[in-house]
Amino acid sequence: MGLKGSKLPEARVLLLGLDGAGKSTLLYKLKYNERFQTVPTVGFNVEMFDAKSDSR
Ligand SMILES: Nc1nc2c(ncn2[C@@H]2O[C@H](COP(=O)(O)OP(=O)(O)OP(=O)(O)O)[C@@H](O)[C@H]2O)c(=O)[nH]1
Ligand SMILES: [Mg+2]
Repeated sequence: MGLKGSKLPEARVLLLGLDGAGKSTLLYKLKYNERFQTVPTVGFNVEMFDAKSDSR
């Protein structure tokens, strides 16, 4: 997200929720567009990915 020198806007998103709410599932769905079998996260997950903007 936001390669150096690019004009693309960059965002940092903090995803919070109760245990087992589906945070990791959503994160990996957004990143890989696939549904993964997750295990309860110890600590936290950090991922970077490009998001296509809605061309309107
Ligand atoms: N039915 C249903 N189950 C979901 C959905 N999203 C996630 N799950 C299931 O909920 C369980 C917990 O999902 P996680 O993504 O590991 O939840 P989490 O919020 O990261 O949990 P912690 O890491 O323990 O905080 C898994 O068995 C997922 O398959 C959903 O949209 N619908
Ligand atoms: Mg998790």
